[in-house]
Amino acid sequence: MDQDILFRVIIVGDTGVGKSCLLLRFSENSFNEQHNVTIGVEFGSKSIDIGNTAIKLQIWDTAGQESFRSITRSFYRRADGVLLVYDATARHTFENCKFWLDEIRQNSASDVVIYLVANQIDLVSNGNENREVTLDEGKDFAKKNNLGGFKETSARSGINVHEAFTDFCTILFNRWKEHKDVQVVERPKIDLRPVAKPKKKFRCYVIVVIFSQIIYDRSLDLFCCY
Ligand SMILES: Nc1nc2c(ncn2[C@@H]2O[C@H](COP(=O)(O)OP(=O)(O)O)[C@@H](O)[C@H]2O)c(=O)[nH]1
Ligand SMILES: [Mg+2]
Repeated sequence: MDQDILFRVIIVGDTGVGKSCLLLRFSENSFNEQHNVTIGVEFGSKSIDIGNTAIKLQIWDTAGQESFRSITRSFYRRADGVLLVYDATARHTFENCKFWLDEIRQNSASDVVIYLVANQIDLVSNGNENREVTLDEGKDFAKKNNLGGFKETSARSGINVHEAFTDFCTILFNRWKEHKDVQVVERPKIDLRPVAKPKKKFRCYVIVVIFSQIIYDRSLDLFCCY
């Protein structure tokens, strides 16, 4: 393994879309049938190997409700990436993604990576009667808004959950490598010596000549006296 790298990721989206279940599936490979409303922000972590590099994802799971928005906002600033989740069987949660995107863009760093996830896809896999948002609508939204990527997942069955986090993590890692390369690029050396420096040498030379002249004159005076 090359080294450990840490990325901070925040999960946002409407309440009930399955944010906490996605985190549980990814970090502990389990599922919770209950909807235990997240209070403020909850934390989970897991490491992923990308090539030869171990990457630790520190994941902050937020509450979707209005009453917790100010707490959530305080976590955006330090996030490297944001996982924006909607429920593919509930259209209003997809429509609210515009609101969430504004929240993210207003409160996060300008280079934050945003990854879109359509969850609860197990409910549409046996026919499309529960589906309220098509695959293409999700893809288009991600493309139009310049998001890092998009996947349909199911926290219940586990479908695509690991793939979505790995894809997200790979994008974060590639961006980190680009930034790192920018820092190590050798910049052309700038000569910061003052342009006037040669004058100084000349000045020293003049002083030495004058000084020698004075000593010479004095010696002549002394010599003439005798
Ligand atoms: N069928 C199905 N139900 C899910 C899925 N993910 C979450 N749920 C259920 O949706 C409800 C809300 O999940 P939760 O993770 O607490 O939502 P959160 O408010 O976004 O954190 C719970 O009853 C979960 O069991 C999923 O992928 N498929
Ligand atoms: Mg929750």
